[in-house]
Amino acid sequence: MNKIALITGATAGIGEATAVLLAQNKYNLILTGRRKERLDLIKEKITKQTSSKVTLLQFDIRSSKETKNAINSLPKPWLNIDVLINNAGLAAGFSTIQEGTIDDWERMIDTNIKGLLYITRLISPIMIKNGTGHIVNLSSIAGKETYPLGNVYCATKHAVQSVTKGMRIDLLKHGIKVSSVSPGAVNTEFAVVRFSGDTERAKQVYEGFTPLQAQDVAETILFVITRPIHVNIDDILVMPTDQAFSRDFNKKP
Ligand code: 8X3
Repeated sequence: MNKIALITGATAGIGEATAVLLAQNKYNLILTGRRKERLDLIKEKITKQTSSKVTLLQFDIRSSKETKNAINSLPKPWLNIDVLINNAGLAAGFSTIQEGTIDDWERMIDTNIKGLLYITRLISPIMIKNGTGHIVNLSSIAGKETYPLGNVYCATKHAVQSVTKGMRIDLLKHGIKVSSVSPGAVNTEFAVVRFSGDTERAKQVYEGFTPLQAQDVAETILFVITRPIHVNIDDILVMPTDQAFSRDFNKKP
C-alpha cells in the first residue's frame, strides 16, 4: 500500500517539488496551502504524471482553528499519515530590529513556528496511535546562524531546530522519526516574498553563483524519509557548492 505524506506549503517551491517527487515515488499526498488555484494545478500535474492519489486542504496554517477544521475534514483513511513534512514557511522583510515591521515578524512567527506546532499537535497523536510515522521539519542555514538583517527570520528557524530536538525526545519512545532538513540558498519564490514582490532585488540574491534548486531539497527530503526503519536522520544541512555558511559565496562577477 502507498504511504501517505502530508506536505504543508505545497503550492510552490520546495513544497511543490517535494510533492511531485514523492508522487513519482508512490506516495499518496495530502497537499496544503492557502492558494486554491495553485493547489488545483499541482494536483492536476501530479495526477496526469503519476498514479498517486492527491487530496487537497486549503487553509491558512497561521490559524489553529482553520488547521484543526482542515485536518478534521479528512476522510478517515487519509488520517493514517505516515510522513508529515512541515514545509510551510517564509521570510518577510530584511531590516534591522529597530526598523523592523511588526506585521512581517508576526507573519514569520505565526507561520514558521506556530503553524508548524498547530499541525504537529494534530498529527503526532495519530502517528503515536498507529505506532509509526516520520515528521520532517524544514529548517535552514538560518536555523544555525544569524546573519545581518535576518534577526527574526533566523530566530524562527532557530526555533524550528530547537523544537525538532524536543519532538525527537518526546516521540522517541513511540518509534516516531523526527528530522530537520536545513538548506542554504534555494532559488524559489523565497526572496521575492522576503522583498515584498521586488523581483529585481530578489534576482540579485541568486546572481553570480549557482544556488540550490527546489528539486535538490526535494531529493534530500526523499532520502531522509526512505532510510531503513532503524535509521533516523536527525538533521541534514544541504548547501550550494558555491555557499559556505550563511555569508560566504563564491560569486563570479
Ligand atoms: C533560506 C536561506 O540563507 O536566506 O532559509 O537563510 S537563507
